[in-house]
Amino acid sequence: MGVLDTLARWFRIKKKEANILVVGLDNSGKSTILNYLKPAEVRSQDIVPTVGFNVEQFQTKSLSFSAFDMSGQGRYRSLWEHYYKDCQGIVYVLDSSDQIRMVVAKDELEHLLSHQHIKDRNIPLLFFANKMDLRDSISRVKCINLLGLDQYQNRPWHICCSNALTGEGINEGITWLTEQIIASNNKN
Ligand code: G3D
Repeated sequence: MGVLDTLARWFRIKKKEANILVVGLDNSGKSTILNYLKPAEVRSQDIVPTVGFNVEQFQTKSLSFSAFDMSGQGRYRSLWEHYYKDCQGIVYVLDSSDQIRMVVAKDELEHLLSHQHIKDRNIPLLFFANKMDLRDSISRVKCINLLGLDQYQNRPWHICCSNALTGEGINEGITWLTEQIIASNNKN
């Protein structure tokens, strides 16, 4: 049984839903990761972008994934911010071969974490240092430093190297996120 099945089964038993946000700059690999995660029965469906701003979604019985680009769409910020309120987990996708835009990724991360619907909630944050297969990708440690992740001592976060084309690293990350969401629901 895959990690998503485990998470879905647990939430069905608890009669709860888990909303997971998948965010990051454009071209970081969000759609490719979503495609990897999709159950076979929905994998063939085209992802339908919401008109006006680019949100990709797929849903299983008790899991809902919403993904959007955080870059270049400042004017749509207020539209996608309403997804913050109901999310239980955040996946932040980094293009580890794009060192120049790490500063933008850092700004957007800070913006996200200071939002009123996020800042005081212990939502687990999973980073994929994606495109690790590319020659000019930077290391996981360098991603941590460039994003200043060490400052987030009070929030559960984890970073995994990934190659979304092959799926390498994705299950490891989602397993961590699953455990965190289940643990925090057990506390509530
Ligand atoms: P986005 O949804 O975040 O905008 P996409 O990003 O998932 O559309 O990916 C952008 C491009 O990066 C795609 O290439 C995709 O195949 C590629 N990509 C995604 N993940 C990886 C990875 O881990 N390694 C490598 N080498 N490429 C990756 P195209 O050519 O379709 O634009």
